[in-house]
Amino acid sequence: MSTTLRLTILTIVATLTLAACASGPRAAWTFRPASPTEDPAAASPGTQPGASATPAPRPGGQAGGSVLPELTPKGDLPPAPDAEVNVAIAPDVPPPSGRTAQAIVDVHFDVVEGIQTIDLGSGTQYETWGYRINGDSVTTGTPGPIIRARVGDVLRFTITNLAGNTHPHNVDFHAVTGQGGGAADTTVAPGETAIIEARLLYPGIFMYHCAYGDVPLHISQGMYGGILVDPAEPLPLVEHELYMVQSEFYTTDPQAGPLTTDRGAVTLEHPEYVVFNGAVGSLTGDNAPRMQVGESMRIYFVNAGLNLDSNFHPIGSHWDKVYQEGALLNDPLRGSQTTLVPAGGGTVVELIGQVPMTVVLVDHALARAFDKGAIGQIVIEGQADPEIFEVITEAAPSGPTDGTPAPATPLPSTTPSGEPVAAEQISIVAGSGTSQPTNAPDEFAALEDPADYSVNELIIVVGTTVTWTNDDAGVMHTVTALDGSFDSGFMEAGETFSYTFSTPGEFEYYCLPHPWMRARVVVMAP
Ligand SMILES: [Cu+2]
Repeated sequence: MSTTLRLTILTIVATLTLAACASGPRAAWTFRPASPTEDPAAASPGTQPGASATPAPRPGGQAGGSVLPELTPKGDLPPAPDAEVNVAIAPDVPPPSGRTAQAIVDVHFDVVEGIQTIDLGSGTQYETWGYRINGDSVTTGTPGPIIRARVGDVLRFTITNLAGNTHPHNVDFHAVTGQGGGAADTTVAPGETAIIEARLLYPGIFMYHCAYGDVPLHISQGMYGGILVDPAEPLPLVEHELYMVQSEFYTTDPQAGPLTTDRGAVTLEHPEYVVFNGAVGSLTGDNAPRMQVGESMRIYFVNAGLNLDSNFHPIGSHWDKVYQEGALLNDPLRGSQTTLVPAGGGTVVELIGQVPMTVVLVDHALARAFDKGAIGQIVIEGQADPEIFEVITEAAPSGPTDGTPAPATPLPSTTPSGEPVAAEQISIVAGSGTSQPTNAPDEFAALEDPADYSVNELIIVVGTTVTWTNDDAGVMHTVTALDGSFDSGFMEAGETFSYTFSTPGEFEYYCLPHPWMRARVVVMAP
């Protein structure tokens, strides 16, 4: 895009912002509460909106009736009870309030600019701008905290841009009805604080984000989060609730850290990383949420983008319920496989723990999952249920003619010549599934960072048996030869695979679901 065009757009945005700022003192609140019992069909036909003989036009009063809550006047609203929690840090969600009346929910964010690890496996870092709960000790805030309130509540929102920051920032709440979703009136320079009050008119899960200046830059730098507005009649209780944000990082050099932003890649919509909750690995391995068979998990999911739609899919399960676009006034879709979440949108999905397994959460545009980091896991523990899933025969070499599995061949303990078999062990180390560049210069080096195998280049003589052990808790891997000479199939954590090398040569292998994991075995003649 030309600089001129970008300047023109920025001018338009700035003009809108200034127009909002220039509106002067706020008029008294004149919003007419909608009555859910009022039948729009009963209105006399032909009357003009605003005609003195008829009621004032009702916001949302089109065919189908208003869905807006009847509003308790602001002056009569109590603060939310002290015990009620209205903010939490991902992946946590504040518990449902159980409140049945409207209230004023007070939330205070600080804007932080700091260095955040965006790949927990490799330690890759990035300068993020984000939001934290006021006074918290964290120095980064990507994604920002989730806010939870109830429809009809007034959100009294305070934003402080910490002194020492380098840019003005603000918040555009998709849950807020008002100029820029509040952006115009929450713009704060470093050292400033602003406060707005906004009525939460619609229930759902909504994105919020910074909308200051070069908005694509502020969002891709990490300034986003979610606000959950519970419906008047709350959703049924479930055992687990999870807050997830998908987003993208655009960087120049993925192999050195801290990384720098590639503004050109933002324009080209070409992210280097696509992640959940601000980092590769934030929901895998030790960070994976756990649940029991028979329990349900509800995920409040925001797709912050900046640019990509998300194709949100639970590998090995279904979305039992999808509240499409996170619009909680609607009945959920049942039994979906993959739900589309637009950039700047959200969804509420539920899955049921049916059998013990690890559900893998992905953006099913799978290059983003396998190459760029958009992978999460939910570990389901408990009783197996063969009515739902049962292994009849473990994978084994098939018989030559009738297709029945051949009996497993025990590993020889001696060579045909009677010499003891040489044996080598390789560990698939913890965290090895963490996304990393496919052609890292240290891929086959003695020490690789991040490590995937305990030995990257193993040199052996013909006849040696090599045993791989999957020591990566909660993650399945394969040991797959490039030339097809051996393939372990999927190995759960703790499982091993052995192969005896009978010919000299160089055998490179990789992991099917994590193709950036590469190593090789060099087999020498005896
Ligand atoms: Cu900002």
